[in-house]
Amino acid sequence: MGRLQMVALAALVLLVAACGGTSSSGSAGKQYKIVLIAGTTADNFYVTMNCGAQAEAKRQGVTYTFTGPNHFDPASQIPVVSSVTAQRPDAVLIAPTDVTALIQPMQQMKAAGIKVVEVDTHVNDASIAVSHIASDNKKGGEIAADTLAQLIGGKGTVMVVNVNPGISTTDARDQGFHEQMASKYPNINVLSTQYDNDDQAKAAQILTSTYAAHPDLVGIFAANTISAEGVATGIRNASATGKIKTVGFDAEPQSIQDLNNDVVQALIAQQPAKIGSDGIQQAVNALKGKAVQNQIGTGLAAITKANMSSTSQYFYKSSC
Ligand code: T6T
Repeated sequence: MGRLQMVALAALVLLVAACGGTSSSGSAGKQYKIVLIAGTTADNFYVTMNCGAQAEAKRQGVTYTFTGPNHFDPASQIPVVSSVTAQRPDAVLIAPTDVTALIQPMQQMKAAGIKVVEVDTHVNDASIAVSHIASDNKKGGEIAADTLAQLIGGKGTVMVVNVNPGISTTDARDQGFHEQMASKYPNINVLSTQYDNDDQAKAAQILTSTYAAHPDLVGIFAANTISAEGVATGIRNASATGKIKTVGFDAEPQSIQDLNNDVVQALIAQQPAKIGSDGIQQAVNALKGKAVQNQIGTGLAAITKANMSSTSQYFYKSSC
């Protein structure tokens, strides 16, 4: 190899070193650190979101971490937010578990210079996050109402089994469902929503006690994956398979099985992987001073036993 080529090669090596390889880095080769704080790590919706975020983080060459509480509630999530803030990552994707309780911890995160992106849920202060990425949850509730009304022939008693009041996503689904029922289905009697605190056993117990009190109960809208699995267990326990029709939100493996076994009749799937990857993209854009999309709405898909073979791309994962 000639002298000139040697000099050129040396220069190239230096250039790559100066840019820190092909990674997405800030000034002077700083490797961006981004953390995803899930609503709970014990839920395949967030596991699937993590898969999408992880893949995008790899593509962007950023250092990425997935964390969160093991139960979907603010008391469990706030300590995680505080410890992540103390580690001073460059950006955080977060699914706040309550619209008010997470405002102050997230304000502290922003005040620490961390770029905040809301994924899935949000708090009642839109000024904290640079971007908000979620499904159209109110629309999802309306679709659930139309689907359930069709399944029960437009008449009978139904109820929503939900997580807790104060969660932006499931509150919007509940609102969409009730408004759609009230405006379009006068022959359907909608009982007051009951809350299971994101606990399957509680959801199963709600189903059996409501069915005992209302033998004319013919339909349930389960507003998230944990509620749907608990309601399915309750329906089996009450030997009410087929008698009570259920529309569940989300599409994780257990719910897909329940659909296949006719315990559940329809699922409304979100796109958690896309929410995760869009979240990374917007965080990197914000860090690089590029244009950031403030609101991103991701799609929904209605899955039934009849279309399962053509909708598997919407099935959630239990690992990446
Ligand atoms: O339905 C999702 C998510 O969108 C919601 O905010 C909380 O519950 C899930 O994680 C499913 O358990």
